[in-house]
Amino acid sequence: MAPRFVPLSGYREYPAGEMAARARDFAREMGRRRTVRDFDARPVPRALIEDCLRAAGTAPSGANQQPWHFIAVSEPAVKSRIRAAAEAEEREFYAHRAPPEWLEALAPLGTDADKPFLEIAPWLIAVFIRRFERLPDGGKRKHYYTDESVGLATGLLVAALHHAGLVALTHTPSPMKFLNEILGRPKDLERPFLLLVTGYPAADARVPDIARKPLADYVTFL
Ligand code: IYR
Repeated sequence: MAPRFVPLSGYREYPAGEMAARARDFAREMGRRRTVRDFDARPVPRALIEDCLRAAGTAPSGANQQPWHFIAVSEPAVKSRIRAAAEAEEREFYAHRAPPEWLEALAPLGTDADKPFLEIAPWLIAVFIRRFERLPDGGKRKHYYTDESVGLATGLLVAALHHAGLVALTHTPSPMKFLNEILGRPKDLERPFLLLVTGYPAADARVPDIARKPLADYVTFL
């Protein structure tokens, strides 16, 4: 297909001082984000989740194939099924599958196989990587850089939820194939990426006393 171009119309340049302030403010704003496991049951309107998903859908993607699918679940019966399946996997993980080094790495987070937040939080957003597109003739067309693309979209979603005033947990029960079954997603085209739990924090929510690395520890300028 021949490329078509349009003028870059959405770009805005800011005066240098404003630019510096915006960059600093955004870093501070994102710095307040914490992964939260203690949720309140208070409902969150679907329209809010939709707008956060709109932000997620602006992510760059390989060949602009936008290889993501988000299933936003608020239905209690579906949440219960997800909880039961996730806890079954997690019990195996904590009791048998996780090697000691992994459990050691997790220890500061205080996690275990109980996942009550999967029923308490008002929304579970299951993120799927759409590795192939179904063609009209029944065949499949490959998507490119799907992990990178869906990682970027999920990052934007995490930022959007935080920006909107919600908290989230990036939850990765392992393995996650049960999500295809419960949510009716085609196994030959899509693979679960992660489960994003979101809503308001519980009034008495607590978070692990852990810190982020300073810039110098994770950035090199040449
Ligand atoms: N999936 C498990 C274990 C777990 C693994 C990592 I890496 C974490 O950062 C947190 C938890 C669970 O959700 O408990």
